[in-house]
Parts: sequence; C-alpha cells; structure tokens
Amino acid sequence: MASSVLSIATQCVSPNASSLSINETHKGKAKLGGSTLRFSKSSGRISMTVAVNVSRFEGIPMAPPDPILGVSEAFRADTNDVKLNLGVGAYRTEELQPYVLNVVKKAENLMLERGDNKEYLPIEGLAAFNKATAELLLGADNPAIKEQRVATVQGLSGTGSLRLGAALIERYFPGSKVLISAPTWGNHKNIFNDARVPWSEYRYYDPRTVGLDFEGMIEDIKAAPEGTFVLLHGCAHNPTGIDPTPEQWEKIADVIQQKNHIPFFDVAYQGFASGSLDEDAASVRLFVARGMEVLVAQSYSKNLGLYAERIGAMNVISSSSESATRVKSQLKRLARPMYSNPPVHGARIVANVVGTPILFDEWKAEMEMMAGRIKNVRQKLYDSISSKDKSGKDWSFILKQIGMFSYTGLNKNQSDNMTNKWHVYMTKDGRISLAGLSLAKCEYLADAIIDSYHNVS
Ligand code: KET
Repeated sequence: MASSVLSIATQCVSPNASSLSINETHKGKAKLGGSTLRFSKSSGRISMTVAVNVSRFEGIPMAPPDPILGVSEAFRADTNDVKLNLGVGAYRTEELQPYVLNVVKKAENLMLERGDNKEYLPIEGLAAFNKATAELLLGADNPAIKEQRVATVQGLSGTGSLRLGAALIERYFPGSKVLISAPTWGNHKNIFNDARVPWSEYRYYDPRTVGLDFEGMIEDIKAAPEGTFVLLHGCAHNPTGIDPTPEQWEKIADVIQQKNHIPFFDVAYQGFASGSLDEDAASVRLFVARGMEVLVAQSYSKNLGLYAERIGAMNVISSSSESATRVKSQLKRLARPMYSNPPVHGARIVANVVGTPILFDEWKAEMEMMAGRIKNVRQKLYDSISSKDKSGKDWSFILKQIGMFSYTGLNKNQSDNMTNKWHVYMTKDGRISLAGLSLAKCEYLADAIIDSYHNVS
C-alpha cells in the first residue's frame, strides 16, 4: 500500500529562524496542489507533514451486496410503482405494509406501565426470557428442563445465536466440521466461515422432484466423520420450503445417533410452518426425547415480528446438568468480549407474551392469521399461474412448499429478468418471499414468473 503521509523535519539554529519561512497568518496549514501541508514549530524544530489524499483504507476492496438484505436496498432505489419486494423474509400485511403484532404493542404497554429500567442485563440475558424461550422450544414439562440439562443464553436473534454456537464449536471442538444442507439460508456459510468452523454440504433438495433428496441426505450424513455437527432447519426449510416428514425425521435422528454426530438446529420459523408452535418444534423435541445432546438457535424475528429487536437464544441441551452449567459458563465467556450482554427490550416483550396466558393465546391467534395469509397467497399464486400457463408445466410444488417462501426453480438469469423487466425483487437462487406478496399482486407475479420461466434461458 502506498504511504500516504510524508514528514519533513527541519532542524533550526534558533527557534525563530527557519530554512522555511512561515508566515504567521499561514501558521499551521497550507495547500499545495491536492495535498495539505501541516506545520508545527516547537523548540527550534519545525516539522512539516504532507498529507497526501490517499486513504489508509486503499487496500480494502468493495464488498458485494448481501444476497438477501442487498435486495431490499435495490428495491428501495427503484422508483417504479409496480415494484414488489419478495426478497427478505419479512411479513407484510395485505396492503404490503410492515406489521407490528397486537400482542407486541400490549406487551410494550405493560413495560411502560411498569416503568422497567434500562440497567445492563446479565451476560446470559433476561432470566424470564431464557426460561420462556426454552419452554416454548421444548415444552414446559420437558424432562431436560426439569433436570436442568438445558443451557440457555439470550442471543442477538437467530444470527447472533448461531454465531455464538459456532464460536463454541470453534473453541471446544477444534477441527470439527459442520454439515449444512444444500441449499441453505444464505448467511449460514458466512457465519461458520467467520467463526473459522469448517463446513461441507449434505444433499437436501432434488430439482427433478422439486422435493427432498432424502436418500442423498441420509447418505451424506452417514458418510461424515463421527462427531460432525449437522445443521438442521427445525421447520420451514429456507429457501426450499420442504421439510422432512415425521417418519423421515426419525430416520435422520437414527443416523445422527448411530454416527455420534451432534445436531445443531436453526429454529427461525417456529409457528410459521404449520401455524402451531408445538407442531413446529416437533423435530427438535424428537431428538431431545431420545436423550441426544442438541444445539438449538432460536429467533423471534418472524414469529413475533421482532426483526429489529434482535431477540433469540442459543440453547445447548446436554446429557447432564453439570455439563449444561459448564457449557453455559463458556457461552457467557464467549459472549462477553463480543457484545458484553444482550439488549433488553425484545427479551421483555417475549417474556411478557409467553409468560402471560391471555397474551400467549392472542399471539397464537395472530400467528395463525399470518400463516393463514401466506397460505392464501400461496394458493392464489398457484391458481393464477396454472390457469395462465398453457405449457402443461406442473406448478403444484408451490402448494407443497411450506413457510414464508416459495422456491420457484427460476435460475439466476430468470431471476434477473423478474427484477429488471418486472420490478419483482427476489434472491438470485429463485426464492420468493410469499410473506411480501398480496392477493392483489398474484396475477402480476404469475405473469412475471411465466414470462421469465419460458422466455429466458
Ligand atoms: N435462520 C434462518 C433459516 C433464517 O432464514 C434467518 C433469517 C435467520 C436464521 C436469522 O434471522 P434473525 O433475524 O437473525 O433472527 N432469514 C431472513 C432474513 C435474513 O436473511 O436475515 C431471510 O432469509 O430473508
């Protein structure tokens, strides 16, 4: 890198004499071409610094836009009225507006009435939140909770919790690998890369059947060296919207158990897949019921609409309360130098909603409403596409997929056409967020998909 500062020091005989004549009025600073000369004079020594307009950060290259959040930036920059943001997985109303849940507003009012303070939380987060979140995940009467085998630490939403889990792996399982589904949520690989945890992929999606490649998945998990961490999406797999059946989950658990692997669940959509919190946690609970040790990262971004509050948790379910205590102490140790302690606002909202029976019931109703709206647009999109497209292509995969997304099978060029020609913003892997779609826009989207699919290779 080019040096950006040039210093010249001139030794003078007398404090007032100088080989450079400095006019009192220009003392301190002068312009020379595009550069700035700075003078300072002390005890007979005049030093002159030339600050050249070359940044010290010259060697830092431009980062590419984020494949998901970068789509929202591009959407904001588009001035066309027909534009549609189906990039990020964020719930919108039928009017395509962001939605703050009523239970969240009620919980916030409760907090105001109580006049809660803004003291630091402990490193592990709000105790009432940690209790509520583990119970929501595992069921309040889960033996693992009763036996105090669950180490729960409040995290910076799903991402921060995954990052904490990755840091634990890096520190205490050096050399261990994480197996990640192909494809997966765009940020998983970044998280493990930055935590310096090696990863590889297991087969998951079969483009021929537009379904789960179950045989491939099992083979790849079997082939991984013993003690591998297997990253699993608890429900509503992102981006494919394809989940294993309960029977397939049992078989996945069999292989993971046989191979002494460690399951690492990412639970970002509890309640959003089926509309039921318990049903959506069934995969995690099945593994825990077998007595397996499990890592689980949770997020409240989607199911409580708390995207910007950054609230989630890292849970480690261990085989003994002693090891859970030790694991928790280490999670705290990892968190302290990273962000010290987590924010309180979202934690209080979750604790209030989950811990107040009336609010909890209301939350479930609101979640069903959100999941229901997504199901309605899913159906309408399918109806629109299948009535407009005369080519005979089978679009029924749209109905089979679950959760917030539809994995359309559109390739990068076709996805580019969706954006460039139709102003439909989506990720380049062909994923569209149905949570950002309204019934009114389904026909338009159907036209865009049909055009992109048939007219772009
Ligand atoms: N896991 C999965 C599978 C996931 O889809 C997301 C977010 C997260 C974790 C993390 O969310 P957090 O807000 O950190 O709790 N996914 C959406 C948003 C994003 O990419 O950040 C998305 O896929 O659009």
